[in-house]
Amino acid sequence: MTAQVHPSICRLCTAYCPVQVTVEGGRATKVTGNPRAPLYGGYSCPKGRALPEQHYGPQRLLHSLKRGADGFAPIPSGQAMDEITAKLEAIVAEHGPRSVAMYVGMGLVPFVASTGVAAGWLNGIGSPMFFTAGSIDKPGILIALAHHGMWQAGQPHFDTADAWLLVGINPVISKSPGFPGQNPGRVLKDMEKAQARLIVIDPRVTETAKRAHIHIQPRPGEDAAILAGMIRIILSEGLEDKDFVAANTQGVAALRAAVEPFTPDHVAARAGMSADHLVEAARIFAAARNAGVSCGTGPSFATHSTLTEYLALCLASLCGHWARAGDRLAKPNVLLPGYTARAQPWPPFQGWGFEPRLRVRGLGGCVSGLSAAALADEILLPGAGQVKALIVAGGNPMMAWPDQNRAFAALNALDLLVTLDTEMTATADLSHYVIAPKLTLETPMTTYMPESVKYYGTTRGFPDPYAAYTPALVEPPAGSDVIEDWEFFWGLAQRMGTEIDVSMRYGNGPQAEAPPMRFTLDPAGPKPTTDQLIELSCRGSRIPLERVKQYPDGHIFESDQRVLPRAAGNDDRLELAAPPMLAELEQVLAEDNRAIEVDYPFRLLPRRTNNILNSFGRRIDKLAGNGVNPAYMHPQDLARLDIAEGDCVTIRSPHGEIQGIVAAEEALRPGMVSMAHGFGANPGSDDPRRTGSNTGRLISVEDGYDPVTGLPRMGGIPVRIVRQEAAGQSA
Ligand SMILES: Nc1nc2c(c(=O)[nH]1)N[C@H]1C(S)=C(S)[C@@H](COP(=O)(O)OP(=O)(O)OC[C@H]3O[C@@H](n4cnc5c(=O)[nH]c(N)nc54)[C@H](O)[C@@H]3O)O[C@H]1N2
Ligand SMILES: Nc1nc2c(c(=O)[nH]1)N[C@H]1C(S)=C(S)[C@@H](COP(=O)(O)OP(=O)(O)OC[C@H]3O[C@@H](n4cnc5c(=O)[nH]c(N)nc54)[C@H](O)[C@@H]3O)O[C@H]1N2
Ligand code: SF4
Ligand SMILES: [Mo]
Repeated sequence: MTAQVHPSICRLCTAYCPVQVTVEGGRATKVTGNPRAPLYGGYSCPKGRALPEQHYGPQRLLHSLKRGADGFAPIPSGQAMDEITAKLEAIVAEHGPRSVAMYVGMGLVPFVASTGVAAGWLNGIGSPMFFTAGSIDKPGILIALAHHGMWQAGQPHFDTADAWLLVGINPVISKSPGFPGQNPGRVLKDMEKAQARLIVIDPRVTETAKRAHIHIQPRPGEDAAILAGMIRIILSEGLEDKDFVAANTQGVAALRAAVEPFTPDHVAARAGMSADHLVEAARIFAAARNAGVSCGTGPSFATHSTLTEYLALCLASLCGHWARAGDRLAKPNVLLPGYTARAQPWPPFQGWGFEPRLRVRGLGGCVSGLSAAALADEILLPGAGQVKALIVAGGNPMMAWPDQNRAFAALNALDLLVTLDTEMTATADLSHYVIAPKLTLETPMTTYMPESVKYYGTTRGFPDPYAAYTPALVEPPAGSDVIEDWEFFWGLAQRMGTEIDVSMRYGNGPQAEAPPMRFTLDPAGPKPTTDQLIELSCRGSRIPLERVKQYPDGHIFESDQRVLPRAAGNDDRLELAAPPMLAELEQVLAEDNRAIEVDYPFRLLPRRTNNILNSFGRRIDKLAGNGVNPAYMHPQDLARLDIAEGDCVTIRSPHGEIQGIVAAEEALRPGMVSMAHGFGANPGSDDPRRTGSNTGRLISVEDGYDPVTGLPRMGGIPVRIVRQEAAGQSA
């Protein structure tokens, strides 16, 4: 049997690392980084290297399943689509199209064709109830851009950055697209060599913070105050780029007044940090020739997500860290259409208040989509508009949604729950049907998705005009009945006689310049191939897809495009004083996070681990380890509470409780408990020593939720630690 090695792309996370795949006898047997590919330096992570186990391990679903009285039994995918169609038609006839909702998770986001077709199918049946995991991630980014406006030309090239501010983001582990995610460890080393200064704000000495010039290790939830403090220092010392501010922004006086109370002493006291560090960080950021701010899930989950992102944009604009006329355009697109970039903003735009309105908490459509944190309520709340059927595509609500008990009640209350997943997850367990999809190496793909994230935030997207295409490398295992995720929605549309209306939005600002992916499929016509869908998504691309395909290892498609000057007569401005943002900042000033400490003296922080992607990887032996997400605590706290590593403790929030297995971590700020999400089991099946604990159970969807995005407090959660051996003792 001869082995062949093919270049391909890992799409498990948004890093989209180029890999090389050894194929023997029609099976992928080995995956490593691709050293020939540009930009990534041969990087791959343990999850990518476990792609063969994902494809051929015992956890993989090779047939769709239907739940009956005796549990799950295999069902041919065509028959599953027939039955699901009949059920959906009955539900729509009785309750209207809005009663059908869809939740798309991270398992689908990297598959452009699938996400677009899934959303397009829902459009086609007339339901607006489309939810994505993005709404329980960093939804504030897009709302902040709506408030502030977005600089058309983006940032200068990343190579020219001589400082960078990372707020609650750990790219070395997460490869988060908020910071160059292509081998971020190497990116940080290169920055160090170039003497660029890294400022990290994180309550934990993370793998990223270890490389920081300044590491601020504050109390969680104070990021808005910290950024306001930096802005105050810059404005009071006159360090802002006065010409840029005068020519391109408005509202600086109102911003100055709003940040006035955030003196270094005030910020240092409330955030438990050094005032000198704050001053030094502000000066470094302002003095930099080019610098960026990347905010991660840390500040997003600790409340004031939109405000934190907004202040980060203000910081960049005050210092004029945007590309200027004549600069080389850093992100000219490859698979997306080319565009003209001027040294002027896409001005602020209305980003919320859209249809549909949800029935809970005054929420509704906005540029970050409908709030998945409200979906359980939309299922549970009786009356007109109630959701009766849910299709979960590449997501795991039981592991990922805030308030696990409410999610459990909701999913159990549905008339129809269909899950598309490669494994039998906690959500699949509750489903009426589980659809088994094809996996990455069995499908073609491009780097369209990571390229398009540049429209979802200013520091996102490839730092260079890089693109790649991979064909499918292997067939699904013999005897299996798996379909691509999009084929399921095609199958439903065909049976229901509805259209598939694909319209991928990038957020309103840039749409004028770069049109969204938009096409309609007619399921009465011939079925397209995935490659044809990929071609449709790349229509009008700056570089023809055919050219991209000529570079199997991926390629940087340089462009000498320059940023043009502001258009004659244009006076669009970046907004430094959006009224809702300044009002929220005033609210922050009045907040006293310490009030709750008497009863709940610890704060539970989110974190991520290299081997596990949210809830994915836990069924793959090579990745799962002992299956537990430890409750990391500072050794001092453990000594004080007389808790030993390995002890099982009760972690109680004002909303719920879980059992956690303790581990010591010196790197944490004392008073913190740091735990990964995506672990544990469904309520009633807990086994913390084998499957870990679900931190979502500690979260209330009503606590501290953002009135626009609906994102509740998912980090900086006040908790109390109770020793189990002596349940009476708590701290
Ligand atoms: N408490 C707490 N909650 C959180 C977070 C947190 O930090 N703390 N983080 C939040 C964030 S940032 C996010 S993005 C969400 C994630 O929320 P989800 O996306 O709902 O959760 P995942 O665990 O990523 O689920 C992805 C699923 O896709 C499946 N999958 C993998 N490949 C494929 C495929 O090719 N096709 C299909 N159909 N399925 C596939 C995987 O097996 C997995 O079950 O969770 C959020 N929830
Ligand atoms: N290996 C791996 N990679 C992943 C994922 C995964 O699960 N595993 N998930 C993917 C997904 S869906 C996403 S959204 C990205 C997320 O990527 P990131 O946003 O980088 O997420 P984390 O790695 O959890 O880093 C968040 C950091 O915030 C810190 N933090 C917690 N609370 C606060 C606070 O109040 N303020 C500040 N300043 N910091 C705080 C935490 O200590 C932690 O180090 O990662 C993606 N990549
Ligand atoms: S970081 Fe790992 S999981 Fe993400 S794309 Fe790269 S190899 Fe795949
Ligand atoms: Mo995420």
